[in-house]
Amino acid sequence: MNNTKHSRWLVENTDTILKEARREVGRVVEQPSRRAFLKRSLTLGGLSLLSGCALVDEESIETALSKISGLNDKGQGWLFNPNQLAPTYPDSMITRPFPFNAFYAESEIPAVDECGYRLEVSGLVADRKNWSLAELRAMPQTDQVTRHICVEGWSAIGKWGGVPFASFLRRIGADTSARFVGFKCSDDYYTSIDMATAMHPQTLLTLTYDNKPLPPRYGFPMKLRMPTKLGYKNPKHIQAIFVTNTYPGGYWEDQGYNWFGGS
Ligand SMILES: Nc1nc2c(c(=O)[nH]1)N[C@H]1C(S)=C(S)[C@@H](COP(=O)(O)O)O[C@H]1N2
Ligand SMILES: [Mo]
Repeated sequence: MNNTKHSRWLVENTDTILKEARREVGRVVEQPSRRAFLKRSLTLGGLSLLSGCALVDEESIETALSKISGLNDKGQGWLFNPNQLAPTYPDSMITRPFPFNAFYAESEIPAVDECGYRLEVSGLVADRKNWSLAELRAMPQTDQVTRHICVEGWSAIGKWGGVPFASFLRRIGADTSARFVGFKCSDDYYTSIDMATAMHPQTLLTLTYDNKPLPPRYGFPMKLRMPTKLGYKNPKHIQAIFVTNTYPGGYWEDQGYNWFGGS
């Protein structure tokens, strides 16, 4: 991404980046024991993008924040609210067409058989049964219009619908005191998230895009959608979900992308 493109992207995404930064910094300030961990996420979480420099200590975080609060009237108010939800948008703001992205070209999207499909569930859960799509569609559904941010320098607003992931985890009797939830995908992509994000009210196990079954390019049959996380943390074509205390890594994370990848 060149500088002009990057600057334009920053301007367009300032609101989202600010909100992400607020949540992250709220946590840093409130939970000193997590500082070392969060410093890593801050460098990718938006604050450093906005300030243009690596944030390595509390002083540079403060400096970056004072610059940001100058940009935003809400000022200090947004600094100390780590439970803030990611912004949602009206349907009229949906980006059309919504971009496709994967570690391969659009012509190589995996074909998943709708009838034969079974979601595998394993690890620290009481009920390790597999799930058909019909069973997943029978669970209570919700939808949301949120902004997807890709580290490659684009963002887009889309509408995803499905099962709140917290409900699904409760339904399978997941040990919600475990540290990680891991995902294996039919295109051999994989990623993992922290339990707090898994239980976040806006984290959805999505089966639809724009009120229709999730099309292959957006991850048929299922994508985990987290508006609090960057694009690469949102796995498409999910084949297996597991709950674990052993760090599972991820496709991009194992190549150096930040594991936390969001707020
Ligand atoms: N299975 C799978 N999930 C994936 C990826 C992938 O290559 N394979 N790419 C990730 C990245 S980097 C982005 S930006 C989004 C793109 O989602 P979209 O095609 O719906 O825009 O999917 C994420 N999830
Ligand atoms: Mo991405």
